[in-house]
Amino acid sequence: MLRAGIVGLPNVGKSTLFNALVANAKAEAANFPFCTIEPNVGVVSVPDPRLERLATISQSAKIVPTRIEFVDIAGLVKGASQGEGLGNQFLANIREVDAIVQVVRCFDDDDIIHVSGSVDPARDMEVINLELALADLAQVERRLERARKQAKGNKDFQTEVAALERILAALNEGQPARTVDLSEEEEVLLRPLGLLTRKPIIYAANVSEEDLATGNDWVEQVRTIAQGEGAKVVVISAQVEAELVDLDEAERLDFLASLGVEEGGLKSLIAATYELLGLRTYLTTGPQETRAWTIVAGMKAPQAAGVIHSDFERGFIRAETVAYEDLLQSGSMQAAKEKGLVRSEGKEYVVQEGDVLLFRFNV
Ligand SMILES: Nc1nc2c(ncn2[C@@H]2O[C@H](COP(=O)(O)OP(=O)(O)O)[C@@H](O)[C@H]2O)c(=O)[nH]1
Ligand SMILES: [Mg+2]
Repeated sequence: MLRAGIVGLPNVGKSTLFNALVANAKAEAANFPFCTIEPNVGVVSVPDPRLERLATISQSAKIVPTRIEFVDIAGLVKGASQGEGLGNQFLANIREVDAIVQVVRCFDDDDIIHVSGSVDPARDMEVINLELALADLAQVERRLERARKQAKGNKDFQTEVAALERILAALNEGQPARTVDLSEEEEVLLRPLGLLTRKPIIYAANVSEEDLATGNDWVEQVRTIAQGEGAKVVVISAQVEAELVDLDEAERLDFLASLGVEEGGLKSLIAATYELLGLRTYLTTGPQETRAWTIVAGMKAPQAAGVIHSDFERGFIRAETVAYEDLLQSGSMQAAKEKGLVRSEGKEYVVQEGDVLLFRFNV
């Protein structure tokens, strides 16, 4: 399952947001078996109206939405990459996630201490992003030194060295590793490094309830910086989300209306994390279940099969593929086949959003 890590300075609202995400998911997932993992890892279902319709076509006994995990990562402080405040351990936790949600404090509250003494999103984002970049720099330098030795006479390592050198150059210029174009081969070679600044990132601007509808100057600061990086911003009030969890539907609507909004930011955050971070959904459907599976944009059929089970990837033969819209319009799998809309795709096929797949594989 794909994981998004919630990162940021201490006291910016990470855990409040995380707890709201988990509480909400538990309430929404009442119909589904819910798995709890570690205390700081929560599973959140991604609502998808296509599932109901497919389940009707296939007369599926159950529906399983796709889910993503959110991890509440302990606060980073200045100097984290040098081990400050258990920084190395927390940075290692970030290496294991697929995407980063950086919570940025955009609310004022004298009762909640700010580690740097004042609310200043631009400075906070710089502190966090610098620690991530410094951690990458150390990692790349270490790896480069070894890879250069191994590269003597070995082509794989030569490729890796060249890629690492380009990343090193970017980091030295203050650019995140994600700005470097890598070939697929280079990408695979560098993946074990888990480079932090290569992970896709979105910013969650955490505002007070009064500012949820309108935003504020701090949010604009976040937007300006994010825009320069090509990153997205979601405005959210962690405190509002925490309060919403305990309300019934009528109270919920009243409360939201009193704040001048129709929805809290939680759904947008899940959607943004899911979509804007390059995640795609493919579907499987049959009498047993209709199910959504999460993949990364650009994944080929065997890797996508591997999301279901590693045996499916190892023994992959082909994927019977039909686009969701085609299947829906045909009314049944049989009808779609008769119209020639079900294709047999091989190992190089890049799975598309909304593909309905049936894998053929050897065990
Ligand atoms: N006023 C206000 N307080 C908040 C908001 N979000 C979180 N807090 C409070 O800030 C404190 C730190 O929040 P927490 O989620 O533990 O921060 P973390 O250290 O980033 O995990 C808690 O007392 C929260 O209740 C917010 O949007 N507005
Ligand atoms: Mg916390």
